Amino acid sequence: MLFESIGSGVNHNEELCRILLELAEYEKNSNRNIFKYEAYKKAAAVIASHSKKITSGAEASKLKGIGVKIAKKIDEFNETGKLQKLENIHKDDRSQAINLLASISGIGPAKAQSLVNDGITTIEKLRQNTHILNHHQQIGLKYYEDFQKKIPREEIQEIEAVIKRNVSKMDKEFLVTICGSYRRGKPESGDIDTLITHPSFRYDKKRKKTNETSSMLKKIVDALKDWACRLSPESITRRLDIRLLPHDQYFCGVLYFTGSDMFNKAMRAHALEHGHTLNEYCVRPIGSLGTPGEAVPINSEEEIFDYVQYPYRKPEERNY
Ligand code: 8DG
Ligand code: CA
Ligand code: CA
Repeated sequence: MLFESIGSGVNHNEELCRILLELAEYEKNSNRNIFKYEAYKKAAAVIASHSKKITSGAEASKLKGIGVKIAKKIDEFNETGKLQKLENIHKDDRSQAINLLASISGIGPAKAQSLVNDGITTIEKLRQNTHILNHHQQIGLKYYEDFQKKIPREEIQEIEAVIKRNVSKMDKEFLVTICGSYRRGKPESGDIDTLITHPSFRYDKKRKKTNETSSMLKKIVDALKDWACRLSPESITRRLDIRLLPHDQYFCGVLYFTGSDMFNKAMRAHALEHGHTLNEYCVRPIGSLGTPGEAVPINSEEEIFDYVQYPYRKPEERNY
């Protein structure tokens, strides 16, 4: 009963979520208003995990994180089938150019805005000015068209095998997990979210790392540092999102980078209600004064669910 509102992993309010997420992107990219961005994202997460279709703003405002303004938008959308604010954004060239540039891997809202201020509003114009981009942004631009293409699951499986083979050649104890939508069982993904750890690489008070592991980790980063990979010279270049995590933070990282984003938000909110803070690094109990204590030791994803009293969900059941 208690968990009913967490839902079954099915989103009954997909369209509403989509418009709230679009408004969130607009606030982040065009206005750089992180506060409003977070508010829209939170509202979308709450609505996505609601157990039934929402038919009015009044109904939505009973949910945590839905205020008067968002409730009004829900009513407008339900009554007219559209949102005037979004229609205006779609017609606004500046917002569209900022969104386009911010969709290049490595380019954030601030950079996108400064480019548009300099009159660079298209991919073609940016390609004539690559000197103003850093290494990551140059890679993102170079493979812009390739990175737009979804990656079939079978191809990620092959890339996963190649990465694992190469990493275990250095040391059998390395642990590699491909997270993101792939781990949630999706038939295709936007990128390849790769997490790597080693039992002797630990985050503790002294941030200890043996020299040997450290140099191996450096080798892996160097080998993969272009954030791009392809199976053969003819293949499409794929985006590799790769992170090295200390072993004691690995499972919180795996949970976080498996997502979905909205599932994470719902789980974190639940954790807070049950006396724990949860983030991509650790789980911490909240003490009587309201401050988080020491991180608890975590050795599996299931343990995190246990600590925060959230019923375990397999990755394929985290798709909203
Ligand atoms: P995709 O690549 O197939 O499009 O989907 P994805 O794998 O779910 O998304 P992602 O952008 O690669 O992000 C991987 C996970 O990182 C995501 O599922 C959950 C976590 N994550 C959050 N918040 C955010 C956020 O604000 N941005 C991004 N990029 N990831 C986030 O929990
Ligand atoms: Ca991904
Ligand atoms: Ca990613």
